[in-house]
Amino acid sequence: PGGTILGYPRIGRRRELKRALEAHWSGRTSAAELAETLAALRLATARHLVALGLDAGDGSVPGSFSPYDHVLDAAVLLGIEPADRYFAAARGDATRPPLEMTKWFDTNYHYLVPEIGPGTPVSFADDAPVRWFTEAAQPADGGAPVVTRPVVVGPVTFLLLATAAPGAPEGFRPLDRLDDVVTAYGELLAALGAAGAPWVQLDEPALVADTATAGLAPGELAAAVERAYGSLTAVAGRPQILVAAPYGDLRTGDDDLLAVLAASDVEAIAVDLVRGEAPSRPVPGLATTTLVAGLIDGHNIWRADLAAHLDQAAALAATTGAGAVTVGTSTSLLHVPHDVDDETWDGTDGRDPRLAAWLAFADQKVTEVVTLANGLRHGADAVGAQLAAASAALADRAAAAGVVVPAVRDRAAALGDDDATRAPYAERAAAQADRLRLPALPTTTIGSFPQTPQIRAARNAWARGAATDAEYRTAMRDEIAAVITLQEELGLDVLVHGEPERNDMVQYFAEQLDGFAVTAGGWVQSYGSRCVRPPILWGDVSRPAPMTVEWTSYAQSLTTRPVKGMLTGPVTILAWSFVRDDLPLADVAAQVALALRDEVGDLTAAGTAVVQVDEPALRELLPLRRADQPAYLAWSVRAFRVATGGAGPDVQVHTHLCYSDFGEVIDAIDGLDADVTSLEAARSRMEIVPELHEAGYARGIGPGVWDIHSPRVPTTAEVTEQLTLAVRAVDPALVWANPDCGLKTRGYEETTASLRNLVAAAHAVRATL
Ligand code: THG
Ligand code: ZN
Repeated sequence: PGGTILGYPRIGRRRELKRALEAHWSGRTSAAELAETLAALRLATARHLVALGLDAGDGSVPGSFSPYDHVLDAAVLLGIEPADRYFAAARGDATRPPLEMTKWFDTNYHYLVPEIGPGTPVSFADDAPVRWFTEAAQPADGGAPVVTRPVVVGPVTFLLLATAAPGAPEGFRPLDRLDDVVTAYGELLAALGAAGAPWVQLDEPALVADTATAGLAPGELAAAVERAYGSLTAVAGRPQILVAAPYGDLRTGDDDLLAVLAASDVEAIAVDLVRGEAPSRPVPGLATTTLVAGLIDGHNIWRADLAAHLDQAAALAATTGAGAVTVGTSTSLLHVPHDVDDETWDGTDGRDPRLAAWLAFADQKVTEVVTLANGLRHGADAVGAQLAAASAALADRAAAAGVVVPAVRDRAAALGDDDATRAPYAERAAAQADRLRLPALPTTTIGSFPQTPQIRAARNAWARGAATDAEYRTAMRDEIAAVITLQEELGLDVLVHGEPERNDMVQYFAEQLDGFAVTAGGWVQSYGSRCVRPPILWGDVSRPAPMTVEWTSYAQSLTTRPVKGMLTGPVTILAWSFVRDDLPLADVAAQVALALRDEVGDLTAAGTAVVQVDEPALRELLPLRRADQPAYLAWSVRAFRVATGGAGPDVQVHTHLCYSDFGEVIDAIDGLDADVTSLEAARSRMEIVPELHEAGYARGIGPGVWDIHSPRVPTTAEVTEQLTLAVRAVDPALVWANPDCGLKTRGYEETTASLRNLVAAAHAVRATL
């Protein structure tokens, strides 16, 4: 291919995919109508990429669409999930639970985990990639054709991401099914070749993460890659194969997989030169291969230094020994919004107009790739104006007011261990017991209460200017008062204000902190039809004014029971934002931590006795490479401790972590030094409680006793059983009773019923202590 991108956002620039899916799921459109809308979206996307400068005729335009998730698509391709039950696999229905969902490498995208066993039938069962190719190459509307490059998850990655199906024998690994899967992929390649596809892209990101090799013997992964691509390259009549290895470096695991791929007969290899490095010596076998240099960052939204990238690209053929070099993105552009120009930049809506020239969303990145490809082909002079414009924008950004704020830098530089250290836990526990006077097994919630349509309507009206500040404030106060009354009636011990004023737990803070910008339409797919709008952290961070004190104090004024102040922690704020690339993450985290420390100070000065700092993303930012993990854990834990370290001993600091896979961060959870930690535990039958105990954690623990991700109301008996498990595993004096996550996605009916049962169960278990 010519200059190319590894993939493009699928959600649609006006979230057309989301709208189409939700219309179909609610029964407003038929399957045929949905299919028609999605086909139109695919064709429009392919033509749009041509308009941006990708070649229409040679497979440079990726066909990277998916109706819901590309890993599920591969499972359907292989007949592991039936095509006519696609959305049931994704979302569950009356007859089956959904597939499990988990994070896609170190991104904020989530994929569905396929299940495969030794006897699962595997075949080339669905020809969607072939149909989608033909639909663009021979468009039914008679308009301009586009020769796309179908993008499919590669066979090795598919199996490394899959899990053993229930009932599979001990010791079975999905990778054991490699030959069957490769046979099916071979048939796909033959069909694509017959349809006229010049290229296919097989995504093999699992080859860059050493976590993927867990459970494999040294050399086993290399052997699997060699066998898979040996077979696939032998398929008669196949398209040329581009193997893409985004999110890291092919050479950092036990095996040098770049060498393995170079020695195979695949025609092109795409390497991530943002997360990984280019080889500095010729790689044997690469002379017959095209290297797609992933120079444009698919993970982030900053405009690139094109002159530097062009120099690097121009040198690559000589240093690596590649037969040819072309330019690409480091990863799919799935992770960035569509277009900077979709935002307004006239300064009227609070967005700093200077940012427009510093940013590159998906469309701008395509243009960057095209510029670099042209520069490679025709020389730097041919693209001199574009290179100069990029350099000027970078220089403007580097010198702009707010990017470096000396007072913020000085304050972060002056931080010492004292700032990250609270009084000893025994002293804190005594002071808090004295101040809070809580019963054994205190009951609480994680923070948010249901976001009703009325709350959303009030926020939207205010954002549109259809409601005054005073009207909005009254609506939120009324909601807070109702939530406090409800919690008192239910008999909860530590109350929350319910967070009606927050659209999103990160965006709410980004809107109020200096150094952040938020977008109006910068949506990025999180999973399926669900999107987020990550804020942009562009400058030094500080807090011009208190962010939460007024709402929390109002809630506290309505009750004699303690109301928790609710904050989002520094790591989570970074994890769910686009973060500046000109300062180490650890330094950015320290700045955010200081802003939160100021907020904790104001909350406690206003009388708040319990402050919760949520870090649901602590596990998410953990680097893929084990070698990078200790440094991450050190700065992330430190940031939390700086944020909370100013709290006096009689202030009870809580934290909350989501998602069940805590193994690798269990020591870090202890290191946070929170007085109370609430975690997801219901689905794993409280296993986390003894695990934390064994790891040396000996402070308050609130294992979630029911799964709030489902509308099901747990019975009092079920919650009693979970709490009983918890009080048997650790000192009962440490145990709290709470749901396993915030309640904002739930309705009031099931929330009220569930909390009533929670309180009843806590009383029952309390009586046995
Ligand atoms: N906030 C942010 N990032 C996140 C999460 C979050 N990343 C990880 C995780 N949580 C992702 N989970 C979700 C869950 C629900 C939705 C998005 C991501 C969701 N989005 C609404 C939608 O697509 O309709 C839009 C929400 C809005 O209007 O802001 O429901 O919690 N930052
Ligand atoms: Zn949670």
